[in-house]
Amino acid sequence: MPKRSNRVLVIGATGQIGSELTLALRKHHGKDNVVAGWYIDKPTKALKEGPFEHLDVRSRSHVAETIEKYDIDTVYQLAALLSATGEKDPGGAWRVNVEGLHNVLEIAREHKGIKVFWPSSMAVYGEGVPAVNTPQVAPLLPTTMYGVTKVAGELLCDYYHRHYGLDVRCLRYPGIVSSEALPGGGTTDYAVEIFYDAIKKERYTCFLSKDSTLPMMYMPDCIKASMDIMAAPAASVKTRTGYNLAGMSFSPAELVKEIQRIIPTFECDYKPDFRQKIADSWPKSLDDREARRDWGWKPSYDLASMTQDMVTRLRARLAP
Ligand code: AKB
Repeated sequence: MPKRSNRVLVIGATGQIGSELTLALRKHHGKDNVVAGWYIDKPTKALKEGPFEHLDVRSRSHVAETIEKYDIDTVYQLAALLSATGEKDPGGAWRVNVEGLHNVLEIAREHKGIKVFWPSSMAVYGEGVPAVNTPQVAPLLPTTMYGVTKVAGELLCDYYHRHYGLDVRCLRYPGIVSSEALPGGGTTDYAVEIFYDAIKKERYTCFLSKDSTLPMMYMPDCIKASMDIMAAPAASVKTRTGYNLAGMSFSPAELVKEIQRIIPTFECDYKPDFRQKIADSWPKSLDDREARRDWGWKPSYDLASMTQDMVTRLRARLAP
């Protein structure tokens, strides 16, 4: 087996999670050791401070060439079409989310020793599960195409681990709130948009109803979880489908109330659209005891501390 260096490829490096995770990985591994693979959104100045490549995860040969060119030993495959976009373009969601992952797994199998991270989602759940504290092991019957791709992807990860011994690790992310890159095409995106509108206009129209409680997490916790699971000893990673990951759960009305503590003049109204049905099919909270037990997962942010940090950061950035 060829000896590999400690070099990381992030596919989807300019997305909501990728843009922050790539910088955190560079801080940890050194900026020349983390390659930012981008496809639609161009890399920022910060991402261009290390190696970057235009990369389509649907092209197995191009991903393989990039892995060989940089002698990569760890791949974070983050390129994805999210839930709302997936309902508009189910074929595209399958090609990127499942075939893209399959390309990476096949390359990792051929180049023995490559470790893979893949983000699943709470969207794996659908009908027939308790909505509150949804257990790790439960029927996975999603009603969205995005959920279908996440279940298929989890099963692929588990298969490649069982049959080829591939070290693939996977988390079921809740909705992610972040202050840097905007999310795009998700059902939980309201929880980011709301902060921009609260600061810029003191008004927001939410596309979910006021009581749609969903599991959520602040980006620093998401980055920490995504790096911690990859650093954990292989023997402690017992789940090779996807670990439930919980941070906090809140409804739009609860988030509005928290923002109003800092911006009292902020107002929100509610015009639920097609994304309401997607939100209604998802859990309200997740049981993440297995992640806590197996590799020490523990979130740091709650709704109040996240809201305070988001407002402080965005005010500083968006100030005229
Ligand atoms: C989405 O809303 O589609 C994503 C997710 C929950 O995976 N943020």
